[in-house]
Amino acid sequence: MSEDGSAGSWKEVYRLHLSTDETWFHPKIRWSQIAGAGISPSATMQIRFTATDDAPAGTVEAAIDGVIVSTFLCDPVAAGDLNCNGSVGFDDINPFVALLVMG
Ligand SMILES: [Ca+2]
Repeated sequence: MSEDGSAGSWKEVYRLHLSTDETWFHPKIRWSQIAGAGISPSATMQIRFTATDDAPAGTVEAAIDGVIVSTFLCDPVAAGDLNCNGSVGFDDINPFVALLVMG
């Protein structure tokens, strides 16, 4: 993922290791993983998918059938705790701004 898609801004957030003849997967990436990679939400965020093969390289087939971006409520809900870490603090500002920008 990248905050703006610029060169050098891409950070790996999630890696899925598959062997052969795998079926469809439905990985879920949580905000804590994105924040843990050092990415702050922005209106220009971008997602990139990379399919590679270990050596010796063979044929790589990959497909993305859909991407869903959703919000969720913290459990328990704490007013202002927008990064769902259980407290209200400085790190809640970026998610708040992102919500404002995204409407
Ligand atoms: Ca918080």
